[in-house]
Amino acid sequence: MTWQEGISKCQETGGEMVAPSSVEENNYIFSKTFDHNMWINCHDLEIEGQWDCTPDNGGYRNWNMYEPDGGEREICVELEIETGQGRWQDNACLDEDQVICKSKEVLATQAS
Ligand SMILES: [Ca+2]
Ligand SMILES: [Ca+2]
Repeated sequence: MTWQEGISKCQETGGEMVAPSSVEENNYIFSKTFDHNMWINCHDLEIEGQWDCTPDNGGYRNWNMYEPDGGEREICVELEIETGQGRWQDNACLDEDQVICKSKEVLATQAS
């Protein structure tokens, strides 16, 4: 599904698309990928080159070599599963990728 479809799908199920905040979390998400790259909840929609992640992931970034490279054509962020081995790249938001959602209960537990 597209990045926006992923956002909506996670909300429909009472969760939220994830933005990894540590190498451990990034590796966990990468372990859930199969044939496709995995969208994460980061984008540079408002200001080109300024990446916003939701929920705020403390500035954690895990870019693959030569990424991000998409300028204004690529706004959404995904885990790349082949050359990147879970490192990030920017890509066109209409690409068809996998999505992983985090449940609200988990978020509440972490916040307390
Ligand atoms: Ca961009
Ligand atoms: Ca890119």
